[in-house]
Amino acid sequence: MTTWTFEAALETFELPFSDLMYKAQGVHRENFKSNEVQISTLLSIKTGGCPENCSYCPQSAHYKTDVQRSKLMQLNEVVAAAKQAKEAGSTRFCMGAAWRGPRDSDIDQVCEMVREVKSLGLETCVTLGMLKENQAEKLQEAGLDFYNHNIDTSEEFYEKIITTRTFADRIDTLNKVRNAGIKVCCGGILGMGETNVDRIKMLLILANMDPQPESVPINKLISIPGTPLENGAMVDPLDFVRTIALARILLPKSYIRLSAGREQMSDELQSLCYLAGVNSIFYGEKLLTANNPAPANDVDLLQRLGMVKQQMA
Ligand code: SAM
Ligand code: DTB
Ligand code: SF4
Repeated sequence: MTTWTFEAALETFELPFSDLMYKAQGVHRENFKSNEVQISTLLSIKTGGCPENCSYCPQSAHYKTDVQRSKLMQLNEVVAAAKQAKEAGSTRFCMGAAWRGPRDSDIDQVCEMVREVKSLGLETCVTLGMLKENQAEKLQEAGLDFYNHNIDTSEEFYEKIITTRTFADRIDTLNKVRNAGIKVCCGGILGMGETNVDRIKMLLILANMDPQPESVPINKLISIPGTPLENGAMVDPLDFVRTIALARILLPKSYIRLSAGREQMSDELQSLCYLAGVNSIFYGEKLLTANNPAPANDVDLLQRLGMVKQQMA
């Protein structure tokens, strides 16, 4: 594994745009089929009322937003949603819960969901907040493929966004997930007022994990009324694309997922992101609580680009 320095990453980020895209495409083509996109579908299995204060999040109990709180969903409802996702062509089903961390009784219920969803022939991913060692082990035993837990931004900028937990807490859970033998899905958000230096530092932390995360979601902030980031911050679209390209170069074998915020992006910006190395998206009307592009629009864009959905291995 190459250990990347900040200087080398910055130099790459600052290449002339065309050279950066050429380099990212080269890395992409060495490691993946160039026109294939992995498709995941999200479901919020427990919504709102979260004790954490992530400044971007509509589900935090600290802010007054339009999100309606709900209890953990019933198993049969989750399975029905997973079947629909599979029929729509998704290969991975990601279940998210707005917890600081699950209770042991929650874990048992989520493990049931993982078993049932997996038995449909879908890959499984959950994101439940901080985990204890034995909880990660139980999820692994249930057959969980991926755990999503984002570092979100650079270590330096983290405390400007969240104060109810630390960056080190995040790394601690990621280590537990990895040690339990679950694949890691870890990325971040752009558009919270961070600089390009913060973006590069975030990617460096991911790149220097050994092994690197198998899946790297890059979210663009969806500014949610009622949250501290309701007015968001501007991200230069070309800097956004540069960040994706750097992710592709630094994380050559990872799936780079263009995650939240696609609904607010033009087809052209999304196309540049694919060109820069994106090879995964969330597909379906909704993310967790926010809207995602209509499936028909995604099908249309992929077709216009000559891209195809990746089939289950
Ligand atoms: N509660 C769990 C946790 O924090 O790990 C999982 C759910 S949380 C919603 C997963 C990720 O979604 C966050 O880490 C963040 O990157 C992203 N996210 C949340 N709200 C967002 C927003 N308004 N815009 C863009 N991304 C967002
Ligand atoms: C990730 O990085 N993005 C997804 C997934 N992991 C769980 C969630 C996006 C959430 C967007 C805001 C919402 O729908 O509430
Ligand atoms: Fe809770 Fe996750 Fe939202 Fe933070 S991002 S407030 S931990 S649901």
